[in-house]
Amino acid sequence: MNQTAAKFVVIEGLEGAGKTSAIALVKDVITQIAGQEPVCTREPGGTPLAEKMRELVKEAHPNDPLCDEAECLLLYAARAQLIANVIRPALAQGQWVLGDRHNLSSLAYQGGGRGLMPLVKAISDVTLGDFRPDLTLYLDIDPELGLARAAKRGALDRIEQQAIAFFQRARATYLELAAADPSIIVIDASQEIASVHKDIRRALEQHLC
Ligand code: Z5A
Repeated sequence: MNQTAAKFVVIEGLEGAGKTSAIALVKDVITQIAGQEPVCTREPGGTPLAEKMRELVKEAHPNDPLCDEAECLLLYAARAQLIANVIRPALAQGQWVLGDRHNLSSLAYQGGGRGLMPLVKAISDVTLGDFRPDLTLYLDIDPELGLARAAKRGALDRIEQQAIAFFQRARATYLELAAADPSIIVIDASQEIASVHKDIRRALEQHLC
């Protein structure tokens, strides 16, 4: 195997940004760099218990609506499970990890979208401490375009049904946090897929090789 130290790389973005095909590309590039496939995770989820929490977060509960604070706590409970039982052990064994979303999603959706930033930062500090990805690629898209793409895939889930202003606040938070953190790279995801992938490949070569 290549001697490059194992890294945690994350793909972020609003609905319909194109994370699915981006992840396939990033997985190929990491496999070339590391000499072995990365461990792939998704959030919320990625362990048996965390997948149960994912269902609780994504489903509608008409008779007992999930309140915003409980949503936050479930997302961090799922993340804590994933870090403890999958991400940290993989990195410790020298395996790269490729994440479909991570903490930046909570800062953007719950912190920005729901207006709960102080709570999110407090829970994040307590549950994650200094743990963070080595590199995050944020696929940036206007929410109207992203949701139109996502709607073509089928019915929208509980979070996808939020008003457009929710996603606009989430996008603004993503961009604000990216501007302040050199480990978050913004990719223009409104372009045609070939151009998006070219930009992703360039960013990976600049930051991982
Ligand atoms: N959430 C949260 O609130 N807080 C948190 O902390 C975390 C998550 C971790 C997870 O849902 C939900 O939880 C998510 C955020 C919230 N909800 N919302 N809203 P998920 O895991 O089921 O889904 P997702 O992560 O949002 O999306 P996805 O389905 O995995 O991927 P995507 O990026 O949204 O879309 P895609 O499937 O890659 O692409 C969508 C379509 O667009 C598809 O048909 C593509 O072929 C097409 N596409 C992609 N790129 C292009 C370009 N460049 N041109 C044209 N068409 C394209």
